[in-house]
Amino acid sequence: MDFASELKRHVARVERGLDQFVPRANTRPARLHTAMRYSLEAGGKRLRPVLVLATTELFSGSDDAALPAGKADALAAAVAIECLHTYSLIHDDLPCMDNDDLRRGRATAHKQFDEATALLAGDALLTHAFALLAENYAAQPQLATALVRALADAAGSRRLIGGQMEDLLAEKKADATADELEFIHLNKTAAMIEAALVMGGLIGGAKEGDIATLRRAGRHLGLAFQIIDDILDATADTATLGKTAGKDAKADKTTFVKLHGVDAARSIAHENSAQAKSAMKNLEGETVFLESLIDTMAARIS
Ligand code: GRG
Repeated sequence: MDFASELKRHVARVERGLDQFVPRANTRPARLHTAMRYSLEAGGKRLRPVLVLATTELFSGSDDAALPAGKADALAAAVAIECLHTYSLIHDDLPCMDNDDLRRGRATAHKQFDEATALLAGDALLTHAFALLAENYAAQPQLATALVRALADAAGSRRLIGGQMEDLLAEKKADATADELEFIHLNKTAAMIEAALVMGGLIGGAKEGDIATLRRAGRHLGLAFQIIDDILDATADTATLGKTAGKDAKADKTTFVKLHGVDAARSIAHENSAQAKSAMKNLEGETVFLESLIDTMAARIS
């Protein structure tokens, strides 16, 4: 397996899927659809949709070719999770939240358009994610329901939105506790990464035990991902990140780096990456690509 070309294959499918499954920019009202596509097409690592595609393939084989009978195509679900993730970024950047000017190397949506358009583009991407699942998996109603549920659980008030709420509350305090920090990361970041793995497993037809293993792997991968994000915020520059660097220290925000220092945070990230990989080794399929993806993420801070 050549990791770089596998990653390229998955990312290329995601890009094609975004174009296929999101309304054209000139759909009325054109300003709204242009703003939705502006934020989606700005790029980004496409981590969550790639996880959906790669995890599906673990269980049902490569679906670039003809799909085995009874198996669903993961692409619409991959696009759905990227739409949902992009909504969360657009809203996170708004003046009432993180108030940022730069995202994915471009002006944030409210800077490029205006606040109301950015808010509506985020709302529309969130709604579109669930429409995609309902429409594209209608032939397998149990799968459609399970996918809607997995994404809704991850993105709802107990997880993504709850994590964002606690993050905003923590910013107002001098020192958030390690417990609060864990709640924030498990929900704001890890929930969507877990959901990507679980959705891939559901589409691929994974058994319940494997779904639980994917959830465990996602939890560790999500924590590792967030700690790496914290370390990069403290150590990399804005041009490299494509978003404003050094924001956490400037805001005196409680992060893994503030609580533990860069070196200890790096060890905790590597530990969580190792736990994610070891969980994956319990899965039946060929997990080399997913393990390499984890190694590549971890290498950003080594
Ligand atoms: C507004 C409900 C709501 C939630 C916002 C996504 C988010 C929650 C906040 C963004 C800030 C942040 C550091 C979130 C942690 C998760 C994270 C690192 C998101 C960025 O994901 P990447 O790095 O972004 O995968 P790209 O642009 O590559 O897709």
